[in-house]
Amino acid sequence: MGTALTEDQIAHYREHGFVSPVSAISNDEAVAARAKLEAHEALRGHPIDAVERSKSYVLFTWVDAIMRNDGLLDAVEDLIGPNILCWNSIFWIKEANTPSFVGWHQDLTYWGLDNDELVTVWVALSPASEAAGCMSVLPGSHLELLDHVETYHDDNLLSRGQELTIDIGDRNPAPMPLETGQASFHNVKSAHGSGPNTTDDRRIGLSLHYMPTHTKQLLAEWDSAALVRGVDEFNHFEHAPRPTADLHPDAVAFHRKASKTLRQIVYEGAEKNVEPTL
Ligand SMILES: O=C(O)CCC(=O)C(=O)O
Repeated sequence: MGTALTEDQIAHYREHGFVSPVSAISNDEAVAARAKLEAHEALRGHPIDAVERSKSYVLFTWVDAIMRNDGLLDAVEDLIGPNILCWNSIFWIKEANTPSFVGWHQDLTYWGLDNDELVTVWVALSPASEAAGCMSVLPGSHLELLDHVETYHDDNLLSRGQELTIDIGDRNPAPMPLETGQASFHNVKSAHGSGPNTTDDRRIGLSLHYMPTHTKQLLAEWDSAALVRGVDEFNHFEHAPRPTADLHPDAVAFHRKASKTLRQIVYEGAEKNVEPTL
């Protein structure tokens, strides 16, 4: 028995590579976070852009607060132990009635991490029903690494339009519909993807990528992560400072540096120097 997850939930995660749905934050907290996001978008005059969508826990106090939610961290601790870094956070937004989708992929292939312990917690900030294009996973796929192609398809929300080459239909994909405030947990090797949003509301998720402090980044000499629980005896990642106010100039400067590394890793591997657009 963990402190937040039941024995069955932990066993399900270990055997199938995911557990869902899990109560994460309250409906009110999720609705308030969506309102903050949308106020920021109104300020910018457009949906949150690609650079601000990632590592936004550096920029916004309210993202930092969700990332450090005690109940959420208790559940993460049940899966990966007490010393926890959050490497990245990503807003996954599918506008109402749009063809955007997420190709089937395994994150470990692209993230440069030296182990497969990272757990992704995907928190729904709006209803993520099947009609809204919720995520699905391939149960058991966290036990193998599969081949990908990079399609750069216009509607694929992934940086390189990644897609697995296997026939997904043969693998019994499991949809993970979520109500606002609920979360799904999946392992960094679990194959996952999602279809278009056919509803009249935006589908908004915030993914948080937690890993044990002993993890190393193999694709960049410098990388950052937030220490969210326990102690870090390894210091493989520079600890991101906590935001003291939304978009504080110091936070924006750190985010610029952190984003640059992230973009080198996820867009191109470590070979090119891509300037973030922030
Ligand atoms: O939001 C989605 O549909 C996919 C998200 C995803 O790929 C992830 O959280 O790793």
